[in-house]
Amino acid sequence: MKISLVGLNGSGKTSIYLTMFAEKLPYETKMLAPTIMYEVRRHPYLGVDVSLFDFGGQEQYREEYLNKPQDLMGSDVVVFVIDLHNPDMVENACQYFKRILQIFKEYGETPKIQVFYHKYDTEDYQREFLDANLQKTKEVLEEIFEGWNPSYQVTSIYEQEMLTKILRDILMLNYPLLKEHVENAEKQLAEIDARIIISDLTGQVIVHNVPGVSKGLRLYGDLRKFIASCNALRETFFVQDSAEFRGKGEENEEEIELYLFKNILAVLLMQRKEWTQKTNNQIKTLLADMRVFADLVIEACTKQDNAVDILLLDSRNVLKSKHSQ
Ligand SMILES: Nc1nc2c(ncn2[C@@H]2O[C@H](COP(=O)(O)OP(=O)(O)O)[C@@H](O)[C@H]2O)c(=O)[nH]1
Ligand SMILES: [Mg+2]
Repeated sequence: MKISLVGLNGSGKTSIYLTMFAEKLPYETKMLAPTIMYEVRRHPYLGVDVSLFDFGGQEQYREEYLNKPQDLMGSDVVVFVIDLHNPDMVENACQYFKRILQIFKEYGETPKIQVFYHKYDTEDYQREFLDANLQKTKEVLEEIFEGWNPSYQVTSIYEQEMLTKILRDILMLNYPLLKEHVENAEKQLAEIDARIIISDLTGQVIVHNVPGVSKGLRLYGDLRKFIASCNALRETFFVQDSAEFRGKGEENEEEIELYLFKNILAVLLMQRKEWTQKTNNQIKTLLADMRVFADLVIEACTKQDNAVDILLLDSRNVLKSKHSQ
């Protein structure tokens, strides 16, 4: 799956990437250097190889890849990022976005379009201008994206939880059926009286109800390591696709259960006291659902295999052309 981030210099693309996928905190992005040309990062998510293309927004690089559009081609999703703190640049951004859409049109490609009205926050900005900027920007942009069936989001790296959900949904755009299951799990987690984290085996969060256990989509390192260690045991010791692990403190009632499903999904349950019958039942249902979910993921990945292969070839070509400059 190829996701391309485009937007003018300083609109926040690299910050979105770093806080969502690379464990950076929002304020750590304040001193970022501009992205040169573009950067490609690879991340597995739920068994799918995701390539994120962060296209540098400085004018000289923009011209370069606009004149050599094969780098943009093959995008499953294009995220257009527009800076709400910089209303003077909206017109410029519009020209740029129009050219990008034009190129996709010329090549007959119809990627899924996401528009981020970004920096909707008062970090280094005055509240009083924010909503006016949003309103004005919306009016201009909605005209540009007419006919592309875009999805609009109001985003900020200082709203990490919301941004994480938006990014997770984008990563699942190719699998509408999975999205339904995730939304269902989200509802279940809101109702169950237990702390639960559902992630893939590389520690990318899918859904959880425990505040502060992830930075963006990345689970904290110790939880990631725990899942990875159990997964290694599952593979080499149990030699099974699925396995369960349980832990308990000797003197307190804290309990941890980890379920690994089909070599793809991890469900971590944490609880301080005995579960009630109701909670027990809810957990049983959740675990049964997650087992089905893991099957669906495998199915979706297998179906996509061919597509993914072509995509990899494609991005290798892109890398080559990048290096040969
Ligand atoms: N207030 C605020 N600042 C942001 C946000 N996202 C990025 N920034 C800041 O915008 C500046 C440029 O970000 P950067 O990611 O380098 O932009 P890029 O050129 O599009 O990659 C940095 O100082 C970031 O800290 C946001 O959501 N809110
Ligand atoms: Mg950048």
